[in-house]
Amino acid sequence: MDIQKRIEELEEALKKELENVKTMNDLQNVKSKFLGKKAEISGFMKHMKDLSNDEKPAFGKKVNEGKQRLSALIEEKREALRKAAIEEKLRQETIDVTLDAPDFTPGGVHILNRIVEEIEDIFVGMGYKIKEGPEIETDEMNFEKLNLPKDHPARDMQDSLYITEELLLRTHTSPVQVRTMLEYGGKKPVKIICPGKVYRRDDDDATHSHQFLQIEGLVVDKNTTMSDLKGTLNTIAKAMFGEEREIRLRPSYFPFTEPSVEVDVTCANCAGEGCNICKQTGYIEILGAGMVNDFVLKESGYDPKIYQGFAFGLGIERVAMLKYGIEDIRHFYTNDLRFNTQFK
Ligand code: FA5
Repeated sequence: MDIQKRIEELEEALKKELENVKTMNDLQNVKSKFLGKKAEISGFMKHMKDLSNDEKPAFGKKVNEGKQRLSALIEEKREALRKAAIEEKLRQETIDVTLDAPDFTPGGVHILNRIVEEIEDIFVGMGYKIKEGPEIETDEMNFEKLNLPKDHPARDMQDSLYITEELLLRTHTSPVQVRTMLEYGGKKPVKIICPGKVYRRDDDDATHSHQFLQIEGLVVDKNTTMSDLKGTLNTIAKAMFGEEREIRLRPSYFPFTEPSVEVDVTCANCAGEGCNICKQTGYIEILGAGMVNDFVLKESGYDPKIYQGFAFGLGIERVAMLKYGIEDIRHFYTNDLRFNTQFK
């Protein structure tokens, strides 16, 4: 047999078959056929035994070179298939940069959260720390330690949502005052604000919601006076509503403060002249405040002979309504984008 000729024929046959190979799998089958154990070329070595010693090296060389050429043809095809696969993938993943971007409206911080953040910034700038407390509160923290025993008539000021006899949804942020004073152990000054949700069994109307936001403020130190409270409230009112705004303190009653006041700010709409929004008074109420009652200090571990304090509780929705002339509190909770996006 002319081994050289036969190898050349095999090369030609392989080239022909490779033309029809489309996948790596096909290629593997062709490789087995031409170079596998049962392939014709693999059987050539068996003829060695029939050759003389002089002929053997040349024969072996030819067979090995033949195998290498067949192998090279297969590897060449493998490389071509690999490149074609990459090109196909790139073609499929082509991005059309001329296409219009999908319509995407970025969200924003809700106006109520923005006001809370603004107020927090003002107070943090004055050295206050931010404290939080649980929304499910004990009767003891929400009322009793704040000088509101179980049968106290002033409990009617805040209609409550009870879960059990001893647990309720907190009606105000004032229990965080007690929790913080107890945590501080009656020894060091307190200067905190406590933002959070509160709940009341109020019927929803233009100015009342059954769930709303408050920010509580509490300062306890030696020699704290009513004028510190007034100065603090004046600063915060001007920072929130503008330098031209005035505040007015009216005597009021809260069991946990003595004396107690309610704080009004001059109406944004009429600048104090009197209009429908402020019911002709020129002022709108935004918060309750006062000097911390001795009973509350004692219950929370502070000696009222050494420490005095002032506290205030601010309704966030009312602040937002006053600041932006919003006539109905329910707008904050209906998630109407026409309303929400005005404050971006
Ligand atoms: C209190 O909740 C006292 N804890 C505030 C306080 C703290 C007084 C510390 C003294 C010392 P009042 O019930 O008035 O007080 O509520 C405070 C503010 O919450 C009100 O001025 C008002 O702005 C807001 N508010 C009260 N009820 C509602 C309601 N149903 N919906 C929306 N805002 C309300």
